[in-house]
Amino acid sequence: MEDIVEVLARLGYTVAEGPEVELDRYNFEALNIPRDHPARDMQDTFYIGDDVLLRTHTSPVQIRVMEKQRPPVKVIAPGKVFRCDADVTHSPMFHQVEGLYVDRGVTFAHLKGTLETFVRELFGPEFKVRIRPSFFPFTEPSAEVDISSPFLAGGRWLEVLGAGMVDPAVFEAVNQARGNNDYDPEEWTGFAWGLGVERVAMLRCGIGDIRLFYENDLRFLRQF
Ligand code: YSA
Repeated sequence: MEDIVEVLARLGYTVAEGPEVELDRYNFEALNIPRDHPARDMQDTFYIGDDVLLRTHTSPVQIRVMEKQRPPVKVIAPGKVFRCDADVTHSPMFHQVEGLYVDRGVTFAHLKGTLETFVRELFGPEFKVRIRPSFFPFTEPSAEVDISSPFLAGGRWLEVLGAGMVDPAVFEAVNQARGNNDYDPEEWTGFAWGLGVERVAMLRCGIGDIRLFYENDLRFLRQF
C-alpha cells in the first residue's frame, strides 16, 4: 500500500478517505447501480441495514470527493473493502486503492498511459501486462488489467484492477446532489480505477493463496 501510494503521489495524486460503513447511495446508487440492477450480483454485499452496508469497493469515495469539491479532481483513496467472497484469490476483507482524475480533455489514452506507467513502476520489467475490455455500470468504456508473475507457478495471470472513463450518469448524480451543473459532462471528462492491493503483493512476492495473509501463521508471516 505504501509503495502504491508513493508512486501515485509522484504522478500528482493526493489522498482522500471515506467510511468503511457506507450508505447504499454512495456504494451503488450514485455509481449508476440501481437497486434491481444485475451488477449488484457482481459484488456480494454485507448489509448492516436496508441502506447501510460494508463498502464493497473504494469507488464511493469518488462520489464523496466530487460532492465536496469542484473539478478538476486528482485523488486516490486507499482502504479496506468487504465482500461475501472467499477462495484462493478472493478474501472477504481486502484492500483497494481507488484513483480518480477529472479534468477538461481527459481521454482513454491518458488512462492507458497512467496505468502503464503505474504498473511499470510497481512491478519490474519481468512482469507481463494485459489490458482487456470489461464492464462497470459507472464507466464507459471499461477495462481490466491482468499481470503475469514470474514468481507464481506457470507465470499465472491475476486480475489486479478495474478501470474506465467516468460515465456521464455518475457526473449527473453528483450534479444532482450538489444542486448545480459544476460537473457538466459536456465540459469535463475523467477516468477512474480500483486496484486490489493483496493481488499486487501476491504477484510481487509469489504468494499463490490470498488467505495466507490473514491466517496469522507465523511460519508465513516471519518470511517478511
Ligand atoms: C472500476 C471502474 C472505475 O471507474 C473505478 C473502479 C473500478 C473498480 C471497481 N470498483 C471494482 O471494485 N472492481 S472489481 O470488483 O473488479 O475489483 C477490483 C479489484 O479488486 C480486482 O481487480 C481485484 O484485484 C480485487 N478484488 C476484487 N475482489 C477481491 C479482490 N481482491 C481480493 N479479494 C477479493 N474478494
